[in-house]
Amino acid sequence: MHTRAINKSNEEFASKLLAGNRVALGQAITLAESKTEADMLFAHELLTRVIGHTGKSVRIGITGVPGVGKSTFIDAFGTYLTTLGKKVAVLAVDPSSTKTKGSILGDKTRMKNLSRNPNAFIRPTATGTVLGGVADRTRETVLLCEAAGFDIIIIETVGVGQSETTVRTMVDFFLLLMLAGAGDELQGIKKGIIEMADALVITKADGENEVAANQAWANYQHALHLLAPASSGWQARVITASAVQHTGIAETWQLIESFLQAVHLTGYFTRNRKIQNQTWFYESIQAQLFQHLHQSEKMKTHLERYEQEIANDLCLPSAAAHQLVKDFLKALI
Ligand SMILES: Nc1nc2c(ncn2[C@@H]2O[C@H](COP(=O)(O)OP(=O)(O)OP(=O)(O)O)[C@@H](O)[C@H]2O)c(=O)[nH]1
Ligand SMILES: [Mg+2]
Repeated sequence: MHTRAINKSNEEFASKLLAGNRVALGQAITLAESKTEADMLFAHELLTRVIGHTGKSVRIGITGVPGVGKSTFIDAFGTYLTTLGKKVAVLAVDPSSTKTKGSILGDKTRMKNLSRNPNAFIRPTATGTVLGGVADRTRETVLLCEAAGFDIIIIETVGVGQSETTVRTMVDFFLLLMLAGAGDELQGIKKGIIEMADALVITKADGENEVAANQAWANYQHALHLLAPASSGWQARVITASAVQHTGIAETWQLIESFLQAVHLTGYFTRNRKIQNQTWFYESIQAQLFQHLHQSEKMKTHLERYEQEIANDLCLPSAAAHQLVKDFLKALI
């Protein structure tokens, strides 16, 4: 989509977005995700206009290995939040991914209730290369959803790679979903992810699985107590939940509310948001510099030459990078 196609002034667009118009929100996200620089600038201008209306939501990251029950949990959890009068946006992110259109559609069908709920908005994040990187775009999408009046933003990511570390830097509360009856390694849970979590939810705690879920609850509760407290001062907790039987859903929200109360009191909430914005700034610089480097025709030949030399063990990667950056800076003058 191009700016021209939208055919309306930025001001009018901004007021539609602030009024919670879903079409405007969808278009704004598409613009932010666009590969065209003009679209990106349009989105930046729009965001600058509405920035005073952002930042008021609760941003929750939800991660877990494929099949752990993320989509089903979010469907139940999000629906519950709407019954409390909240407006819920769900962003599915997978920066490394190659997720096809089919599986994104699959996600929507697994969030059957939420996708039909007028107080919910579900949006998969565009994958592949976009200007400045996917993380940047997701952060902008969060702000756009906030401007459109969403109170809770859920960012879903698959907990097997780099993406959850990135998502951790965008959210206030980080929830790790786990299966009972399998070790962390067996589940493909990377070391360090548990340490990043503010809460663990043992999923599918129903039927035959209930006993194992309770056992896992006790084990993880014990393991968490052995960890040093997080910089937020919050002691991570474990909950068992069944999205099918709707147990552990309200408890999860209560836990998040206690967390919010605690971190607002200590000032950590605001401090953390500020740190996250700094992180965004520096990551964005890095991504944009890299993008410019890649787009430069002149540097392309240099890049290819160094790649060849590295492949043939003719030069040290760090030395090549040093020289390349020097050449790039020289080319800019
Ligand atoms: N018994 C039971 N089954 C569940 C529950 N939650 C999810 N499931 C089932 O587990 C399977 C995977 O659930 P999803 O919600 O799609 O899992 P996911 O983590 O989103 O998976 P990916 O999107 O592939 O990463 C589905 O067949 C669900 O029906 C639950 O609370 N109880
Ligand atoms: Mg899913």
